[in-house]
Formats: sequence, structure tokens, C-alpha cells
Amino acid sequence: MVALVLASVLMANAGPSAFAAQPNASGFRALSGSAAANFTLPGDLQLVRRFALPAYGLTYERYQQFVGSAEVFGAQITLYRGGSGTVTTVIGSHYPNIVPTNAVGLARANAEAIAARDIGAAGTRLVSLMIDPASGRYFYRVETHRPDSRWIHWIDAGSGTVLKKYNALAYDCGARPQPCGFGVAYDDGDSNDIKDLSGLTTPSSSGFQLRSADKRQETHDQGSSRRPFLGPIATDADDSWVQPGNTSPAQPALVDAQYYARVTDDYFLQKHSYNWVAAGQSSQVSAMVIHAHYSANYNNAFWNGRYVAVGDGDGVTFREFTALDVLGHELTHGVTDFTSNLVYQDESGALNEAFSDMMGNSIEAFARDTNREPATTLTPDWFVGEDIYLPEKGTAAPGFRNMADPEEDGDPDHYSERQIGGDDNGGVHTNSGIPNHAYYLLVNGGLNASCAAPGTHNSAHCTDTVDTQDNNISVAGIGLADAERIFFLGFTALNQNATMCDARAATEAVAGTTFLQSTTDAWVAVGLTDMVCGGGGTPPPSGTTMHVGDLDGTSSSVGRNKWRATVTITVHDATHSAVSGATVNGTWSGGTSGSDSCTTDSSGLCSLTSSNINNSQSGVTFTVTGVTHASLSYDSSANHDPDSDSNNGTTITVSRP
Ligand SMILES: [Ca+2]
Ligand SMILES: [Ca+2]
Ligand SMILES: [Ca+2]
Ligand SMILES: [Ca+2]
Ligand SMILES: [Zn+2]
Ligand SMILES: [Zn+2]
Repeated sequence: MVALVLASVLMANAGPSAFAAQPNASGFRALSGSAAANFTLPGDLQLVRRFALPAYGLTYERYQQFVGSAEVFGAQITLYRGGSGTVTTVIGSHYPNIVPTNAVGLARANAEAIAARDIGAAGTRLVSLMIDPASGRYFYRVETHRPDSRWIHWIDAGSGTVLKKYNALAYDCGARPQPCGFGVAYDDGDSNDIKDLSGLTTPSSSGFQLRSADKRQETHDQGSSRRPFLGPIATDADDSWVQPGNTSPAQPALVDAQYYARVTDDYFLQKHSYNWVAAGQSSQVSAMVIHAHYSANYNNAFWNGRYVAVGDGDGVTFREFTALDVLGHELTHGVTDFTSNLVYQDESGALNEAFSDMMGNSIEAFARDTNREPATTLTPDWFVGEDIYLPEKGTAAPGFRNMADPEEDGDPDHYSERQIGGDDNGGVHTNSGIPNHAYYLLVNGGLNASCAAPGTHNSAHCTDTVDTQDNNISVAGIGLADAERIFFLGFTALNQNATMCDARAATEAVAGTTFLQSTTDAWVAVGLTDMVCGGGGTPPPSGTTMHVGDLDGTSSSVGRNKWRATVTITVHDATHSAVSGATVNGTWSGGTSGSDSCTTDSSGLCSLTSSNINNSQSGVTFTVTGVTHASLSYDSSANHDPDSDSNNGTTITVSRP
């Protein structure tokens, strides 16, 4: 209903256009050409950010929709204006008829207190009143900044209920079979790798400090400690930063952090004419600040919304995380925060992660092209973390993510293979493989990696008969310079809860006539087809089967001598949407026995609690034996479990508390 109203307004104003996409049910649209030029900005949007991108002859303008003083979640529209002021592109979402369904009964301070009660008082908090256009509910978004976490709470502004919470701390690596982290080629014994710190240090009372003369970069020595992030700016008596070693106060990691932050800054300035430091001002970020030597044996790096922390690695799995694609990745999280502000969860989180990987490796190419690194120490590639992930160093496919072949590191290269829900905030470091591979294909051309080598990949999507648009489609590569422009402009313009289909449409809108076909093909090759994105054809059939989409267990004590287990079952249809009214049948074994059943609610969930079990039994097992539904049949072979705590969603063992 909402979408129909807006669509008719748009058509009346705009007329048909070659690349005009109608807003879909999410309120999203990506317009170019005459549809963009004739776009009328709705009156309830307010300008929140504007900056010039002279490299592209464009001005970026970002607008936020409000209902009264409440920001509408996901309702941001970005305009690009050309030199004459003409709007060339419109990307984002707007919801024309929001009807609030609750009243704001809670004060800001109460919302802060609720978050503090949940996670403790420490940290500084940002509170904004928002409204969810899907439910019409006002809520407070409470963001708690601490050095090593970044919790976001949504708190119902009427009832005070915590609607959702997640940690938006943006890591380089997610949950992987092996611990994840990043490093420096500096002390590889390569005497060519002497970095020129001209302009990157300044005199201080104790000699020199690792702060650039223009104050754009500063690197701190965390001294192997984790808290409280008071590591001072690194200093050196004679401005010769050559103390060897891997841990504080060794200087290779410090030098590389400072130097690579500068290369990253120069990349955004010179390639995209994007001023990272100026853009950060409105997010209370005044410089690129790196805390190196973070913690001890720490196998990761992260952006906490204010600065970057990089570990030294444990020397076994990882060396120091101060590699160029890692620093570039982390600092690109800043670009995302300052522009699209993509929510670090589920699909928008995967887009957020992918954009950091894309820019990180594009910066490697920039470093080569501008002679910032000798070729012996830096070869641009499509691996992520190749210089620091020690077990694969020197192999044919080093690093822990691979944009050219995501499955090589266990990540999906096709939308049909994505992780749905589950750990790592819904697989943000896993599903990033999908847009990462689209970017790779747009630059280099060719087939989806699975279709190029079907025998060694999950390649069902290359030969299926349901959606054939992506079967063995070959992309005509356009090279890095145009691809990085298209993805930079498209991704920074997205609204905060954009989907992968939205990202496809956004990049198409900025691609221009010459590159439109390749841009479309790159996304289609990774499964963002017309059928999936609703841009043509018919939506994929929801099918006639259902399966278990998650099995979770908890346990609790009963008196002194007994305990019991509760198992929660999620039922999905063939497209992994929740199925209500499904009856789940199963059996208990191990600590107790017998059969049991429950019927799923509107969220597709139902729970079963065992009878009381003696403490002499250490665990109990629940096995799903069947699922019945009025119109769907049970396909047990499709059962899955995003957090892997059960045996593929069919059997779960719950331990005594
Ligand atoms: Ca790389
Ligand atoms: Ca695949
Ligand atoms: Ca297919
Ligand atoms: Ca589970
Ligand atoms: Zn990241
Ligand atoms: Zn499923």
C-alpha cells in the first residue's frame, strides 16, 4: 500500500527513465537519469550531511526522514548532484505514511538506564529517538561506546522493553575455524622495506612522536595492555624508528600502522576526493588514530567507532595486524560510519564488511601505483590478510578471505549459499563473500568461481532450472578504476538497513551507460538476480517444503537434585522464512525418554521442556523425528543450524547446568 502511493507520485513527476527502479516494499529506490533529475524530495526529510567529491564532479547530500523529532529507521536518501546542481542519482528509502503505534512514554535518561542495567554503567552513551517504519513503534537507539565494545540497544519508547541488541564493534575477522587476526612485512628481513616517515612524525618534549605534522594520523603504543586505552602516542628519541621485534616497545608495528593509515587517507583523498578526517568531525572523530600493540597475543584488529586497535598476533596463527589491507579495512569502517552507517548485522552488516574488504584491497593497488611500497613487500591481490595469516603464508591462496574465490576460505560466493541468522551478527564476515565476489568479477570479469570449477565448489546455482539468469553468466570486467568509483559512490549512498538487492540497484544507478551491463552481470553472477531482487520475472517460489532452521537448547536446575532441558525449534520454508502452525514431533533420549511435540508460533518458533532429570545424568538428547503442516511437507535433508550447536538442526544434546 505504502509503496503504491509513492510509486504513483514518482511516475507523475518523473516519467519513464532508462534505469529508473520503482521503490519496493522496503521504500527503497535507486534512480538515475531523468527520474533522478525530476525527483521531488519529500518534505519530512532533513539534510544531515553534505560534502563535495570533486574527483567525480559530484556533491553528496544525505537526508534523514523524521516523524516529529524521531529519526525513521532505515529512511535515508542520498542525492548526488552534478556541477550544475542537477540531481544525477537518488538512492535510499523513504516511507510516506507512517502511523505511530505507541506513544513516547519513556525519558531518554530511562532508556540509558535500561541499557546500563543490561550491560553495566561503563562507557559513554549516545541516545536517539527513532521510529521503526515496519511496526510504527517509537524506540530509543542507545549506543554505548567503550574501548573494546560498541553495544547498540533498541528500547521501546513506550514500554521500555529491549527490542534488540547487538555489538557493532567491527572486527577484521569473524568467527572462523581458526582464530583470526592481521601484520607487517616490515621485519621480514627485507631491507627494502624502509618506510619514509616524512611528515608523519613531530617533535615533542621527549624527542619525536608518531603524529603527522598535519595531525591527520597518530599511532599509540598500547604496551600490550587491553584497557583502558590510555596507551600514549608512540615516541622515539632521535626520529629513527628502527627498534626490532614484534611486541611493545618494538617499532615495526608502530611504523606500519602510522604509514598505512596515511596511505589509506591518501587513497580516499586522491582516488575519491573523500576527506576522511573532515568527514569524521560529525562523528566526534578528529584524526585517524591507531592503537597498536593492543593486548597480548591478540589475533584481531577492530574499529570501535572512534579509533582502530590492532593486535600483535600470537606469532603462531598471526603476526602483527598492521598490514595495508587490514588498516585499510578498519579505516573504511570509518567511511561507512560517516556515510551509509550500515547496521552491523545481517545483510547490511555483510555489505559493511564487504565494503571494507573491497577498499582494503583497492588500497593495495593504489600503494603499488603510487610507489608507496616496493613490489617485493606488497603485491596487490584479492586475498585479505595474506601478509599476516601465518599458516597460509607463502601458499597459493594465503589469507583468511578470498574475494576471487570465497569458498576457498569457506565463505559463500552466491546469495543462495548465504548464512541466515546465527553467530558473527548473522555472518557478517561470511556473507561478505557474496558482494566481495561481485566486486572482484566487475574488476576482472569472468565466471563465478564455483561455475568456473564446479567439481570443487558448491555449484548447484550454476546449473539449476529455477533461476537460470545466473547460470554460467560471464562478466565483462571493467578494471579497478571504474569499479572502485561505482562501488564507492553506490555503497556510501545506501540507507542504513540496505539489502544486497539494494546494493545492486545503487551501484547500477551510479554505473553510467558504459558500465551498467557489467555491473548488473557482476551481481547476477553472485545470485542477486532479477528473480531474487524482484527487478523482473517472478519471485522465487516459496516451495512446498519446510525444514528445521535452528535447534537451540538451555538447561536449568530443579531443586537440589534434578535439572531439566528446554529445546527451541525454528521451522523454515524453502526460502528460509519462518513457518507458523507447524507441528514438530521428536523424542528425548539419554537422560530421559519419551516423545514430545509442539506447534510453531508466528515467529516459526516452539519450545519443549523435558521431564525432570536426575543430576547423575550429564546430558539429554532431543531428536526431531518429523514436522507436519497443513500445506508444507517436511524435507529433513534441508535442516540446518546457523550456530552449529546441534547436529544440522536434527539432533541436539543439552548438558546439565
Ligand atoms: Ca590483500
Ligand atoms: Ca557456490
Ligand atoms: Ca542459477
Ligand atoms: Ca542452534
Ligand atoms: Zn571489519
Ligand atoms: Zn532454513
